[in-house]
Amino acid sequence: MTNSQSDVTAVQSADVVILGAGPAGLLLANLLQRGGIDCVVLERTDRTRVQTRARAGFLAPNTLRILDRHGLAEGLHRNGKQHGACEFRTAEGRFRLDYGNLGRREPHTVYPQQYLVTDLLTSFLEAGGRVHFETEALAVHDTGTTRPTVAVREADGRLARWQARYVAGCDGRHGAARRSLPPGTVRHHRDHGISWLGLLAEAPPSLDAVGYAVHDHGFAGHMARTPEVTRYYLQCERGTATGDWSDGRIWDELETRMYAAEHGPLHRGRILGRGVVDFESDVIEPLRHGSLLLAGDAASLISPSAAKGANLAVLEAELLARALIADLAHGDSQALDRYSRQALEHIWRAQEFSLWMIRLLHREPAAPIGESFFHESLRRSRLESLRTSRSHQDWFAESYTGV
Ligand code: RFL
Repeated sequence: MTNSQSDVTAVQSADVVILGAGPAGLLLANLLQRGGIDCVVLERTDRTRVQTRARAGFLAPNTLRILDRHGLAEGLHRNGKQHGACEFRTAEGRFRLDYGNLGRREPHTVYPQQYLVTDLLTSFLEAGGRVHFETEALAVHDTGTTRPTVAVREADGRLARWQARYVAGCDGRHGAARRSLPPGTVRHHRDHGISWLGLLAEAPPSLDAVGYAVHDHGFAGHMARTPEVTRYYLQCERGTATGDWSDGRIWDELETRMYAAEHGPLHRGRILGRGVVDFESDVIEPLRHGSLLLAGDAASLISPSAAKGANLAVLEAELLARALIADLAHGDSQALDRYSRQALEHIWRAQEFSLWMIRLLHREPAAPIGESFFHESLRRSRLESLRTSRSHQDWFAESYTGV
């Protein structure tokens, strides 16, 4: 990425320039602000888009503890709903795990990501924080020095430059931070070959649990969001386009895969949103490149089967905030030196569980007949162990709610 400096009309500065106003960037901004560190958030989209982008909903107990620790969980306590049960539906029958009473006995809190983002944004702005919307980071330069710069395109199309002591890349998997990593940076990548059609339906939840249907046609999932809106997922062929399935086909297929005689039909409603998610995972290693640090999806992309991405983003933002405050306010760089290693421990643990969930829930895509039988038999055995073994259930509960 090369923007010649003569194109650039203005140079602005902050001690920490944060790219991206998602959960990672906005929590980091709040914590740096409270630590007295001068920071700014540069966000490509507008404020409405930031506050309405529906993605995650299941927040881990550790996420709640972090937000509580910093007085940022008020909205979550007011409107979040505790959730501690999941139900597996298979050809052999169904079973329920009250995971909130297993393992560490901690439930999830269901709170849509866009609400969390709105809370974090409001808190930061009300305390005088700076967010530049519709400002796209194009590239981060000079990351090997103590004066990195960020080339940006502002809302009016003009090019500008920000100078910082540190740049926090919280701009997701397609952001400028990843594009600006030095050559030779390792990206461990895996394409799981699986895709989901993700749906938001204007319909109350049909179960009082997360529903995981393991069916010959493929996986189907049910996750509560609010009393009026429910998330559904359907495993679909790789290459499926968002509009390929009619609403009628979606509901019929959900009904087929999730069917349980004793529960009756699903509550149907208008499909409010849909998107196809291809299951890919990756990890950037290390997460620090001189004065550029990565957090959230920019650091590691994790397939949504285990609901870990937003929770990792929050965990990493707190680790990074502590490290940056220690360095910038107290001249102690040890935590910053440890940041990558510490965050990667959590990331790999989450990746491992996410892969386990993928294998538990999905038909192996395009596997040869013999292998497919082998895979299916392992999957049945895994589910049976989960149904019957208390220690396996405890392990599941701890991994499912942990980050
Ligand atoms: P985000 O939320 O993607 O925010 C990045 C921000 O950066 C902006 N941006 C730029 N800004 C400036 N310059 C650029 N060049 C820029 N490029 C991008 C973007 O506009 C955006 O505002 O990343 P962050 O903060 O790292 O947060 C990660 C989470 O959003 C993500 O991991 C989760 O949503 C994943 N996820 C889930 N995670 C959970 O913990 N629990 C869940 O239940 C859960 N469900 C999900 C999910 C992700 C899903 N999809 C769509 C992949 C369900 C789904 C369907």
